[in-house]
This record gives sequence, structure tokens and C-alpha cells, in this order.
Amino acid sequence: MADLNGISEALQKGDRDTVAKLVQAAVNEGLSPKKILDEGLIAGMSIIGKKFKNNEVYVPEVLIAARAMHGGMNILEPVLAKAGVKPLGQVVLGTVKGDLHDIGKNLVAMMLKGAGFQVTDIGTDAPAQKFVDAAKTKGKCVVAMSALLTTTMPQMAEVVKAIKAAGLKDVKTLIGGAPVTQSYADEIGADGYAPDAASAADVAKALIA
Ligand code: B1M
Repeated sequence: MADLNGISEALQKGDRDTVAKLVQAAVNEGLSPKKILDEGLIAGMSIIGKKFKNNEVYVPEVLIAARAMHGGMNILEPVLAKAGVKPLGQVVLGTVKGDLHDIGKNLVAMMLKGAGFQVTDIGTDAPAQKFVDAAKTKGKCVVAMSALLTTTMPQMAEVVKAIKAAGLKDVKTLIGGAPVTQSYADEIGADGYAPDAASAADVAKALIA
């Protein structure tokens, strides 16, 4: 019998092999891939997200849980694609121009994927045009930006401006990173701000709804 709770628990422990084994068993049993994703992998990742927000777990645990999630997703992705299951939404994610910090961005990517988003990671030191070009290929999407330096924060305003100038009406912008605040988001006209990776997934869900 498929053990969705076991998938969630193994993911929280970062036990990639068990996650992969249980996901494969559930697929072999003919369980819907969406159910395995929602009630196994996403359920586990959202618990990790809440614990991370509450400082009950830290960056290493999140990275290990994300690795376990990948173990399950490797098996599930082709099955989901075959079944025509669509992701929750599209996110274009990057660290802005001049900024090479990517640990926070990678955590955000993991939380977004864990919530069911398809993430296009355009990397670090990404100029405004790179965000715009990626967003153009996605249509309705969230453009998510990370900045860790006070000197690179203004690049977020450049991206917001470039998206508006390109007339991308279906694109919402989301910003975050240690020096970034809600009032800065308001000042530059970004659609959303998130203080941490788990909240980024929540805000992205609200923006795409
Ligand atoms: Co840099 N660095 N660094 N650094 N570095 C900081 C950020 C700094 C605060 C250190 C300090 O002085 N105390 C300082 C910035 C000062 C400022 O501007 N206010 C600083 C500096 C000055 C620099 C250099 C300029 C140093 C130099 O060369 N003189 C240089 C700049 C290079 C560049 O980017 N052009 C530099 C370089 C580096 C390394 C390359 C050595 C390395 C980065 C390695 C890497 O990322 N691959 C590095 C590191 C590791 C740090 C610290 C120590 C740690 C950053 C980190 O990864 N934190 C940092 C000091 C510190 O924070 N204690 C520091 C862990 C990570 C999980 O947190 O990224 O904040 P964070 O992400 C959080 C939230 O911010 C949020 O979610 C995450 C967790 O939930 N979040 C988002 C992040 N992005 C989000 C996006 C969202 C939503 C939430 O929506 C889209």
C-alpha cells in the first residue's frame, strides 16, 4: 500500500533513498502522480518550510530535504508530464546584476519547487534584460529577484521598470533578500516582498492566483 506519509517523513529527514523508493512504489501501484506530489513530496516540503520560518530547522536541513525532494521528483516528473499535470505556475528567479550571492536564492527555488511551481533559475549577476527575456518565454509568471547587497538592491527597481517597459502585463514581481524590505518593494512598485524562502512560496502563490 502506497505510503504517502512515509514519503513526507523521509523527505523531512532528508532520506533521499527512502523518498525515491517510496515514490517509485507508489507510482508502480498506479497512484495518481498528482496525489504523490501533493500529499507526499509537497506535504513534506511545506512542513520543512514552516519549521524553517519558525527557526526550528536551519539552512543545512532545508538543503538536505531539498535533495531528498529531488530524489522523488526525478521519478515523478516524467510521470507527471505523461499525465498532463500542470505546475502551479511559472517563476523566473535570479540574483540581480552585480550580486553573486546565491544561497538564499537557491533556498527560494527549493521552496517554490516544493510548493509545485516550475522554476526557471537564471542564476546570479543577472541583468534586467535577462529577467525580461526569460519572462517573455513564460507568459503568465512571477519574476522573483534576490539581492544581498545594499549596492545591488537598486537593480531590482531596474528589473521592475524593464518589465513594465516591455508591457509584460501578466508578469508579477517578487523581491527578497537580507537588506530588502516591504517598504522598499512599495517604493519601487514590486508586486510582492517576502522576508524568507518559505514566505516567498506563499507570496508567489498569492500573486499567481
Ligand atoms: Co557576502 N556579504 N559579499 N559573500 N555574504 C554579506 C551579504 C554581508 C552582509 C556580510 C557583511 O558585511 N556582514 C555583506 C553585505 C553588506 C551590505 O551590502 N549590506 C557582504 C559583502 C559586503 C560582500 C562582498 C562585497 C565582500 C567583498 O568582496 N568585499 C562580496 C560581494 C560579491 C558580489 O556579490 N558581487 C561578497 C561575497 C560573498 C561570497 C562570494 C564570499 C559569499 C557568497 C557565496 C554564495 O552565495 N554562493 C558571501 C556570503 C556567504 C555572505 C554571508 C556571510 C552569508 C550570506 C548567505 O548566504 N546567507 C553574508 C553575511 C550574513 O548574511 N551573515 C554576506 C544565508 C542565506 C540563506 O540567507 O541569502 O539572506 P540570505 O537569504 C534569506 C533571506 O534573505 C531570503 O530568504 C533566505 C532564507 O529564507 N531571501 C529571499 C533571499 N533572497 C530572497 C528572494 C525572495 C524572498 C526571500 O523572493 C524572490
